[in-house]
Amino acid sequence: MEKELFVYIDGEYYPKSQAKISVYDHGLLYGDGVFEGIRAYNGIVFKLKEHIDRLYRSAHTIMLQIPVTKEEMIKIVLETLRKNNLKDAYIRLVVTRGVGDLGLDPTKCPKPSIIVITDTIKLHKTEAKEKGVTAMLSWVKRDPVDATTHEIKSLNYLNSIMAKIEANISGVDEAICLDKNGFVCEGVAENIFIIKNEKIFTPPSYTGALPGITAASVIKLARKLGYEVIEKNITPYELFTAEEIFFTGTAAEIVPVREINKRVIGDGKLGPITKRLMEEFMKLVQDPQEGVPIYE
Ligand code: PXG
Repeated sequence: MEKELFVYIDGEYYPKSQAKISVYDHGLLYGDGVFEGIRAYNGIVFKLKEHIDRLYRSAHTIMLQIPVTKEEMIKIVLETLRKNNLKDAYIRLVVTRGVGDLGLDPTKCPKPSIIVITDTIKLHKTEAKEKGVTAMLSWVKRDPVDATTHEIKSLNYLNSIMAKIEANISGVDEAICLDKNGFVCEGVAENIFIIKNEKIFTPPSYTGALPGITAASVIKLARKLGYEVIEKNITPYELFTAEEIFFTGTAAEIVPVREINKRVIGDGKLGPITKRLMEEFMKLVQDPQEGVPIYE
């Protein structure tokens, strides 16, 4: 039998099948908590410090006091990867509000829980990377910035899940959410970029999008390659008439979009700028300077 992966929960390691938390945890009862999805490539945890910073910013915003320092958190993540002998991995870091009573008041939860799941990653469909994915604008609007905004990477993902359901039942790969003003916001777990006249555009985070770490890396990379990258509001019309469109995300990396609500984007084929960014991004994730090594 294959050895089970270990999961870190509050200072202990449990085999995957025994890694459990209380049904009274407010992470489960109310989605009260924060998380990160991180990847390791060939022994390097890509942008680990940036992910940890974002986790603590999310926690700060919801007034969740993470019981370890950022440095300790980095050590916990690396130790969990080593415990599982992983070099290429998907890391899910979750901090829940912890056990409370059957009321939503977070002051009833004295101790947040830290969970680190490190797993192997199933390789993305190469077909999506070459041919692009299909997407639709969903009727589900992004949670606004003055509510459960996705600037906070919280355990409340129902907004994304509802949009994803629409994509599933419509037979397309991905859903795109607009903000409540009708501007393009992001995919369900990806930021979005459009290209027109060799210029690259992406929505600002005041649409309620998550400030993506992949997006930030791609913006920096594109600028280094000499492209102009502009953060601005994008209308559905601008989306439909873009020459190239791609999603970015930790899981997705860079994925081209070939069709939105049945409108073909550009010529429907992988565009030259997207292709170049995809190639350069795959070099970047292997660069030891861009992450933290698991094994010294
Ligand atoms: N927007 C949202 C709402 C996200 O959840 C991104 C954009 C891309 O951000 P990063 O920092 O990853 O470039 C995300 C990322 C999952 C999963 O398993 C979700 C994310 C990342 C990894 C895995 O659903 N969300």
